[in-house]
Amino acid sequence: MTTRRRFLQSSLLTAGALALPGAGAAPVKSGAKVVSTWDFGVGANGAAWKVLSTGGSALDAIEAGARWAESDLCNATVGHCGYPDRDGVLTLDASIMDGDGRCGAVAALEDIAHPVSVARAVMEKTPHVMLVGQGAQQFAIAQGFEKTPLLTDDARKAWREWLKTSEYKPVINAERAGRPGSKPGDKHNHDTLGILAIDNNGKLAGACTTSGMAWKLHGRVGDSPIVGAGLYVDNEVGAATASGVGEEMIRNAASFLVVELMRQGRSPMDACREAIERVVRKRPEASKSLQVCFLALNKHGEVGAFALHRGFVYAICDTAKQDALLDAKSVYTTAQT
Ligand code: SD4
Repeated sequence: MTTRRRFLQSSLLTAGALALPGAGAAPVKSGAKVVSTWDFGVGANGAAWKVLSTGGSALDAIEAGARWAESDLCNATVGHCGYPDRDGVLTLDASIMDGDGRCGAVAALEDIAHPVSVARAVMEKTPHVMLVGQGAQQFAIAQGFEKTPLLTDDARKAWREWLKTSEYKPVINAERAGRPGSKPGDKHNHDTLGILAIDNNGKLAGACTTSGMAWKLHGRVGDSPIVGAGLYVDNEVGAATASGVGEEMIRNAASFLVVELMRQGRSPMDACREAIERVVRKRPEASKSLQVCFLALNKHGEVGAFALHRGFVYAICDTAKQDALLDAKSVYTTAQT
């Protein structure tokens, strides 16, 4: 390897303030809040809330929440216990972004337990936004992250079982706690943690972390580490994140779309619904058999969510609600096969 250089974060952004419209607009104070995708979002929110409720920043809060999900031993779709690709290799994707447009991401990262923190290090310690594969791992190790084999026995067993058919056919909803829309026997082959927060200073941040689609082609990267697809945050407007089959989010620059729709005055719910309808209009047939879900939080603390198929749940935590889990509305209201 060539001599490692310490990257200095660009000072250009702070050196000269640009007089752009809206730049420097005072943040709106709505009270701290954190929202997350899926039922495991309740635990992630709990970890984030510990930070927010003691005056911590949205950025620290969402990192804490994402780290919680990455270490959750019951989660076959995020972090440590994720299911591997078709070659039996567990590869992790994650991104992080704050409302000032700072962002970092890692994709196809192997054997590092907390990809969200590596993504944060990419954001804070390099002049880049995304590192992938071996380069991402090398960077993580250089930053002091431990390299450790992550694939669990359960995940290896599930992969061996999958090899018997070797059919790549994502289920609409992973079976978990009787989730509607899932059928017995459906296995956890997707679901990502997307987490968005606003802090007491009205600053927003978000993160997205996943093992991606189980049984994906080796080298496949989903939407979660792609800023604008799986995650987008802007203090002037709000934040959005996504879960489901990431190819659809990438095709539609979906999280960016949701934020831009909110910028035009749509509520978070309406923005998520419009983005889902865009997915359907682009690929009406395909959309019948795959899941796509959006979650959004605007700068006023309003929350919205919408999915293609029923079964998407999201968690909210603020001073009023500590562990609320809500059902999102969907385009298709009956379980599809
Ligand atoms: C991906 N969006 O890699 C992720 C997976 C996911 O529900 O969220 N599944 O495409």
